[in-house]
Amino acid sequence: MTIKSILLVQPLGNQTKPGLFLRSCVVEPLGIEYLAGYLRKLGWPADVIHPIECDKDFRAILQTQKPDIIGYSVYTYALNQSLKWAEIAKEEIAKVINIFGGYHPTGDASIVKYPQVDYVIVGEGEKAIASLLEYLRTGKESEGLKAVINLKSWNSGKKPQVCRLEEEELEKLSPYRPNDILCATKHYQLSCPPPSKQKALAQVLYSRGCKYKCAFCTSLAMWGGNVKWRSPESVKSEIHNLNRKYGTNIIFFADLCMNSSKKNLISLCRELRKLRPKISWWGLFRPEGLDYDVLSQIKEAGCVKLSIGLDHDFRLESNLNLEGIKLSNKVLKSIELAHKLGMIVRGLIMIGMPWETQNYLLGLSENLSQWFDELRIAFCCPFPGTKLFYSAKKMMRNGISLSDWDKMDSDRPIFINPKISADRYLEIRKEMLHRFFWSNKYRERVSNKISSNPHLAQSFKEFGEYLISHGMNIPPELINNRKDHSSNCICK
Ligand code: B12
Ligand code: SF4
Repeated sequence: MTIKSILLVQPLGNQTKPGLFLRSCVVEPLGIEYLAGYLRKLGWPADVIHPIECDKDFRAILQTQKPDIIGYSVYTYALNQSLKWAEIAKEEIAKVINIFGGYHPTGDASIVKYPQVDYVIVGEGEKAIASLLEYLRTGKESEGLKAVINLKSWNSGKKPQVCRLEEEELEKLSPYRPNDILCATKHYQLSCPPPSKQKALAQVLYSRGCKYKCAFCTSLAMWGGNVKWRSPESVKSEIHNLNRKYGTNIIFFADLCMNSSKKNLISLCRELRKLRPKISWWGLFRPEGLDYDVLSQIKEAGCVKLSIGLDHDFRLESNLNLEGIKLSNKVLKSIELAHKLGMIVRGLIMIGMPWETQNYLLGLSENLSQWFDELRIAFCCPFPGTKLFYSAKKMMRNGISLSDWDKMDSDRPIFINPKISADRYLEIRKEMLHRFFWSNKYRERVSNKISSNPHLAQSFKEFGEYLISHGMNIPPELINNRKDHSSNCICK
């Protein structure tokens, strides 16, 4: 077939606006930008349009763009919308080919049975989609096709296999960022520079994959349990180019775990220290191993914030009958050190387990308030492709089933808890955040932190205003009486 136009999209379901508990930012769709960059280098006419707010906008785009191929990056909570868009595409363009890839298809390739889905691709998408396009154009088969499935091969019992890039290949990738895509990006969480001073927030990846195998996490299905790295030099040059081209002054590393290799992290810091101007960045960390050496080097390299996952010890052996979150003295020491160095520390927790009680949850948030500047509270969600998914069936709340895809967004309770109803859970989560910000320990610690790090005053102020605009009552000192010192941001 002749392919004149390829469109890549990421349906957002009901997650189009930034929220209070999760996704308090607007970011570029990095996965499909990577695919577009790879395909364009091979000469394919691939384009990314993002964000697309609703079905009507999607239809209008199809009418002008008339793509021959559409690739959908499908998150579980947006599966239904993706299926709807694929139907709309078939109505608008009779011969269009719909390809589904990303997290949900990787966890459940059986969605290829929907008549509007022509192909499903599992895992890392670059090689696989390029192989499929080549196959559609010439009939030639190549290695990447092992990750591709259509209804015929599914019915014949074929199981698609993830097809990963080698490190040398990762090195040559560069995401295709359409010109306007970074205009809308913003990080409304506690950040330095604060939202009003951020320019063209971009996502960058140093590594792909994660070596830990947490039962609730989709990374094992997606990346197969090993980590592949780019060179620090190419990461530095990507950031340098982002700054030159768009004025980017803040980066979010979308790596699954920034500190899974101390050696590689330190090598990256060595390179990032050479950047002029220095660029602020933050990323996701595991709590272990954040010693003085690591923390001082990442700070020197522009790291302004650590997002620390506190639920990684989650095991399934006893049907979610787990211990609550515990922070060892070593971890607490690391957090204290990060505060001393003037970095923002965000805790990421998951709630919604059958054994939790109201007292445990409220006590937890008060306890965490003495250690963290910000708290992200997600509900544990059994995504297809995870170990948790397979044992979740018997634990689901009345009225929720494992095919209620729209509800799989980590923003609502999924599992039965005999002591807490679903509505009560949502109230408790709000109360947890309230207690977090209003605890005396939080207020005292944050006041001291701002006094010794005046560059953070504006960050706290804008963060406080964001919380208020989302209906959260917060202590007045978070937003009042601060002079704007953000021009002295530590990344400068
Ligand atoms: C960074 C990140 C974010 C960022 C940015 C997300 C974004 N849209 O770009 C932020 C903080 C905003 C975010 C928010 C949310 N996230 Co998030 N996030 C991640 C994280 C840590 C990394 C994703 C990433 O950028 N990877 C790097 C890029 C290059 O890879 P990629 O997107 O996977 O793309 C590759 C492949 O997937 C594939 N591919 C992707 N699309 C397509 C399309 C086609 C056609 C093909 C062929 C291939 C293909 O090829 C790509 C290149 O190799 C993952 C964690 C994880 N375990 O993976 C969670 C993860 C993706 N998030 C998740 C969720 C649920 C959310 C939220 C709903 C709530 C929450 N819990 O935070 C919101 C809503 C997101 C939204 N509306 O976009 C889930 C998704 C699970 C699922 N099955 O749907 C994950 C997997 C975490 C988890 N809980 O297990 N997230
Ligand atoms: S939750 Fe984090 S540490 Fe655990 S497997 Fe997923 S990405 Fe890795």
